[in-house]
Amino acid sequence: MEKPLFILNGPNLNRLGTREPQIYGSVTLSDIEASCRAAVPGLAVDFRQTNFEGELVDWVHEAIEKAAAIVINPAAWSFTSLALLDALKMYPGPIVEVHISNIHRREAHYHHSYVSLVATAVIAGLGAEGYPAAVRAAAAILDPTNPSAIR
Ligand code: CA2
Repeated sequence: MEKPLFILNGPNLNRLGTREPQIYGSVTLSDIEASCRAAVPGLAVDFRQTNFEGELVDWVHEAIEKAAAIVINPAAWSFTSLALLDALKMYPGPIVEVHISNIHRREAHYHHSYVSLVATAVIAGLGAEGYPAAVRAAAAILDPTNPSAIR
C-alpha cells in the first residue's frame, strides 16, 4: 500500500471560521480536510491538528517512516519553533508549507518562517484553496514521471 500524505496543522487552526474572515475566509478546518481528501483521487490523506508543539514534533518524527510527503500549516510555530525546524530537517521527503493568508503582506513578525528554510515549496495567500493546491503540488512532486518537479 502507498504511504499517505500527512497534512499537519498547528495551533488555533481548529478555530478557523470563527473570526477574522477578512484574513482567513469563513471555512472551517473540517471543510479544508474535505477539500484535501477530494484533491487527488486515490491519494491517502492523514489530516491532523494540534495545539501542542511537542505533539507536532512527534508527528513529524512519525512521518519519517510513514508519510510519502508532508503538507504543513505550522501557524504561529512557523515563526518561533526551532524544535519544529530541527524535526523537519530529519524528514527525507517533500515538504509543502501552506499558509491561508499571505504572510508577507502582514505584520513583520509574520515575514520569517523557519519552516520555509526546509520546505520544498511554499504556498501563501490563496485562502483555503491553498490546501488542495498544496496536496496537488505534493502529488506532482512525488510523481517520478513529472519532468517539472523540483525536489
Ligand atoms: O495564514 C495562515 O495559515 C497562518 O499560518 C495562520 C496562523 C498565523 O499565525 C500565521 O501567521 C498564518 C494563525 C492561525 C489562526 O487561526 C485562526 C483561528 C480562528 C480564526 C481565524 C484564524
